Amino acid sequence: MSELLTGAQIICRTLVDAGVDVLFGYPGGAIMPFYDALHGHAGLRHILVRHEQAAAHAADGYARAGNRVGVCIATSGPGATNLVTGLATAHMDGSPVLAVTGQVGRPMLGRDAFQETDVVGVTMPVTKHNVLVRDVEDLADDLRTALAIAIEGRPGPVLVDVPKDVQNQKAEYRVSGVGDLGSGKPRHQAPDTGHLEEAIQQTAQLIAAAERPIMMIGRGVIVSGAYDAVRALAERTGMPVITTLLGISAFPQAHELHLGMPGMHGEVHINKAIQAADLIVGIGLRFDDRVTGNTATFAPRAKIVHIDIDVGAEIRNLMHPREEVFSGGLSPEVILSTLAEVTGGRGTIVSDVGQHQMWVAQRYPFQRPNTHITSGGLGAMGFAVPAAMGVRLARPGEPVWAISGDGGFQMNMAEIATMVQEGIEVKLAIFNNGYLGMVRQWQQFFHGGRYSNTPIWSPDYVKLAAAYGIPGWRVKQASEVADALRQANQTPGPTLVELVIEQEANVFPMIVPGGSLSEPLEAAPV
Ligand SMILES: Cc1ncc(C[n+]2csc(CCOP(=O)(O)OP(=O)(O)O)c2C)c(N)n1
Repeated sequence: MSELLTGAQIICRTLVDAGVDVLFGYPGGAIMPFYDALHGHAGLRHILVRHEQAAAHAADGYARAGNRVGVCIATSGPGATNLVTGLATAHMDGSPVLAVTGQVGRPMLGRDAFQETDVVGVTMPVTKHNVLVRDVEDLADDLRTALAIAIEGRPGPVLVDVPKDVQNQKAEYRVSGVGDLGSGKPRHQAPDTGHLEEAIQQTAQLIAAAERPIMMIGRGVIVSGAYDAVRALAERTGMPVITTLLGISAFPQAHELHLGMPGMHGEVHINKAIQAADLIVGIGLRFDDRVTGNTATFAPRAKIVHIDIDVGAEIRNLMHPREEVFSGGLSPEVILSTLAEVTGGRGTIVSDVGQHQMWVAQRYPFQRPNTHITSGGLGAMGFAVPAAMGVRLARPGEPVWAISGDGGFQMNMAEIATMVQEGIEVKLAIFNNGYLGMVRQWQQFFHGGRYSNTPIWSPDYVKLAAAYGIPGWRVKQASEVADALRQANQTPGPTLVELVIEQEANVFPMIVPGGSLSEPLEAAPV
C-alpha cells in the first residue's frame, strides 16, 4: 500500500503512525511546508511555544512524564540553535526527544544562505543521532530510525534536519517496518542476562559477605521501570537505598530502607554511609562529580558493583537534621511540606536549577515513582516552566507544579502565554530571594562575600500574572502559605504563587566543590 505525499505530509504521517500526538514548536521560513501540512492534520496537536528552547524542554518533560518520545519542531538557523540547550539537557538526563528542524533548500546548502546553520554539526555532541535528509525517498525511514534510536538502550535526543525543498518534494509513502515503533514507547523487554550469570553470582556473594552494603540508584531505575525489582532487592537484602537527584522517586521516600540524596547537598549521615560502606550496588546512575565529590576519597572502603544499560557509564566519573537560619522570610521547609499536604502527594513536581532545586530534592516527600522531574546533568536554568507544560500534557489528570527561583523563572516566564493560549494547567511557584541564590551562596562561601552580579530584580509577579490573565498570589508570611498554595492548586487553569523567602538562606550541608564526602560544611565558612 502506498500513496503520493509531499515530504511535509510524510513527516506528519510518519509521526502519527509512530504514535506521536503532541508537538511543541515554532514556525519559520524553512519549516513552512511542514506547518502547512500540519494545518488541520488530524491526530497531531501542536503547541506554539514562545521560544524554541521551551519547545525542547517541553518535549523533554513530556517524554519523561509520559515515558515516550517527545517531539519538538523549529525552523532553520536561529530556530534550530535555540533548541540546543534543551537537547543538551535531554542528552545528559537520558530523555527521548525528537527534534525536526527545517533547513534551507538543498541548492543553497553551504552557501551562507539566509538562516542557514549547520545544525547537524552544531547538535552532534548533544544528540544520540542526527541526520540531514537529502532525499524525500529517505525521509520516512530517517524519521523512523531516529525515533527508534531515541528510545533504544539509554534514551536520548535525536534530530532530523529537513531541507525546505525536500519538504515540498513528492514521494510514495510506504510503511517499511524500519524502527518498528509500535506505540512510540520504549519497550521494556526482559534483558538477556545470560552472559551476566557469573557477574550476578559474584554480586550475590559480595552482598552476602558485606557488612555495610548500600544501594545507590539513579534515573535508570525510573526509565526502565525497575521500581519493583529494585525494591525487592532492597527488602530481600536489607540494603539501605540512596537516591541521586535524578533517582528521587525511584524508591518510596517514606520506606524504612530509604536514606535520601547523596553528594554535594546530601545529608551528612548519607554521605557518611557511603564513606563507611564496604559494598555499593549502583543501579542506573552515572556516579557524576556532584555525587562523588573527589573520586580519590569517594567510598574508600567499598567495592562497587555498577549496573547500567550504558556500558560506557561504568564509573568513568568515578546532618544530621539540616540547620538553616531563616531570619525573616519564608522557610523552604514550611513551603514544601505545605505543598505536599495541599497536593496530597498526587502531583508531579518539576524543579528548576539552584537552591530551591536542592530544597525540593532534600525535603519534598515524594511517594510515587517518577513524580520528581528536574534538569540534573546539565543543570539548565529555565527548564522547569516549559518542562512542566510537557509533563502536564502527558499527565492531564494530576496537578503539576513548576518550582523555580526568581532567576530561572525569568528565563522562560514568557511560556505563561503558551499555557494560557493552549489551556495547559501548570501551577507556578517562584522562590523569590532577590538573588541568583546558589551562585550567591558560592560567592559568600568561596569568594569573600563579593556578590558580583547575583542580586536580581524581579517584576511584580502578581501583576505579571494579571497581565497574562491568570490568578497570582504573593506570600510573605508563614500563616499565608497554606491558603495561597491551596487556592492556586484548586483554581482551574495556570496559577502563580510568589513565595518571598529569606534572602540569604543557604543550602546545607554542602561538600566543597571537588572536596571529599567526608568533609561536609554545615555552616558558612568564616
Ligand atoms: C542556563 C544557566 N545559566 C546559569 C547557570 C548557573 N547557575 C546555577 S544556579 C544559579 C542561580 C539560580 O538562581 P535562581 O533561579 O534565583 O534560584 P535560587 O538558587 O535562588 O533558588 C545559576 C546562575 C545555570 N545553571 N544555568
